[in-house]
Amino acid sequence: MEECIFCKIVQGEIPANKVFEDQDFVAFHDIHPAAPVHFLLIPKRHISSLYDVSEADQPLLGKMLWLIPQLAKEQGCVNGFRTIINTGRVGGQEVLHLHIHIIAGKDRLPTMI
Ligand code: IU
Repeated sequence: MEECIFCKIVQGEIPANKVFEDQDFVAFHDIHPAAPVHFLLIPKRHISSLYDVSEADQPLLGKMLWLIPQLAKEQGCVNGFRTIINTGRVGGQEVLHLHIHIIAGKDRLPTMI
């Protein structure tokens, strides 16, 4: 996906403040943080949204969820965090590359991003 900004982050064509990377995923700080801790976890492979995952993606999605508490703890989130996935226009998704927001660091976290 040549025009996808998150694919460009994956390819290293656009800088991002990464907190994690392996063969399947990248996590990086959101450029407009909605809370003291706000990072995004994305699959390296371009998947536009939750609408676009297939049955074969179940291991990838499972790994994605499994990673989140580990990355959150590494960011100092030991008392909890919130995860948000926006899907589609009505869901408020602005970047059409699947991503999970992980936010934490204050008592009243936003319920929407
Ligand atoms: P959304 O779920 O698609 O609405 O959120 C996209 C997020 O991606 C949003 O919080 C942006 O601040 C964030 N973001 C980013 O971290 N780096 C970028 O280069 C771009 C967007 I474009």
